[in-house]
Amino acid sequence: MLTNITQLYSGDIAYLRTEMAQEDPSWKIFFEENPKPSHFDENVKLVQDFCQQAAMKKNRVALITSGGTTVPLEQNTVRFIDNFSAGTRGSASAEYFLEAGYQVIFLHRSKSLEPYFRHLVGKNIFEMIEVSPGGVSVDEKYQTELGNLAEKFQRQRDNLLMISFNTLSDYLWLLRAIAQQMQILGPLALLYLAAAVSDFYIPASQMPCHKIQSSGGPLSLSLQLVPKMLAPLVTLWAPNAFIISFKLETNETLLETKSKESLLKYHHHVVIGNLLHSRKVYVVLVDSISPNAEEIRLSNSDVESGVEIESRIIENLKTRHDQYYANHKTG
Ligand code: 9Z3
Repeated sequence: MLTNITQLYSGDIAYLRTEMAQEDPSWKIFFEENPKPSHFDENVKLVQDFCQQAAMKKNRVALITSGGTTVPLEQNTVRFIDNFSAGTRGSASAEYFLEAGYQVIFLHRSKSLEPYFRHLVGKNIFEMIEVSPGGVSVDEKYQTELGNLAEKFQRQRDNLLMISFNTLSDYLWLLRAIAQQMQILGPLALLYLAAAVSDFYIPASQMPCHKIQSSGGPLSLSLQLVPKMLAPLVTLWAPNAFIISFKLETNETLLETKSKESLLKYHHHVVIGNLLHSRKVYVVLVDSISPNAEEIRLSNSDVESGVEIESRIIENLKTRHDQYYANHKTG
């Protein structure tokens, strides 16, 4: 009897949350006021085909968001505000999800780091190749490294769909559409929200058309709050997916509380808290089941031997997703 009451109660809460997200006009107004990005329909079609094929094969699909969103100050954009992110977290994670058997939709900031290609950033391609009368070949020094990388990339090429964005508005339009397309996958879908998303923006209607002139004197900006999209994402756009968000802080004393607050507010599955200065070696994972946060910390010897924290994060999440999927099938 008690179980029935509890089930009814949690069912009611889920229903109320969906109702609240449906009734909250702020996210709907955002999409009415900000036009969809260019090539939107083509990108959605690519995602639709990718998800349909994965669903037929009963494959898991991870949507990884990566890189920072820009907030333009002018419609013909010369200047913009940016959010911090090189795309390291997202691009490294994409490789580990692929290795763990997932297909990956990589929604990333254009020109930020990309899976596999990230290993070549900062290297001079002309030092890697040898030109001789016989043709062009890879310098012996780089053959193993480049060969391994090319082999991994070629093996995963069909499992990886790359979609790019620049602005906050492009990102949110694509996030909603991709999440909706992933519904066909049910609990096989996993959303890993590592992109650094601006909390503030200028609505398209309030943005000047042309470059702001310095002859107008000092510039004061008034930015609006971006509606919290995790609410409709969790309840309406991807209600059956396993959803993980990241929380970025700079003050260590706030990290765990802020991560827990986010989980309590949106009721998704895992929040990964990280600090700007230690994000490559330390994260905390909070969920709604365990009272204590779980830590992942790399030791000095891990770092020296080239271990990346994303390998441990994805290993941990894969186990959690397995459990979620098993419960979903029996629940
Ligand atoms: C993160 O916290 C990412 O881990 C980083 C990765 C952006 C720090 P890099 O790409 O950096 O490896 O250079 N992403 C989420 C940031 C964010 O916007 N979170 C929002 C917040 O903290 C909530 S969803 O309020």
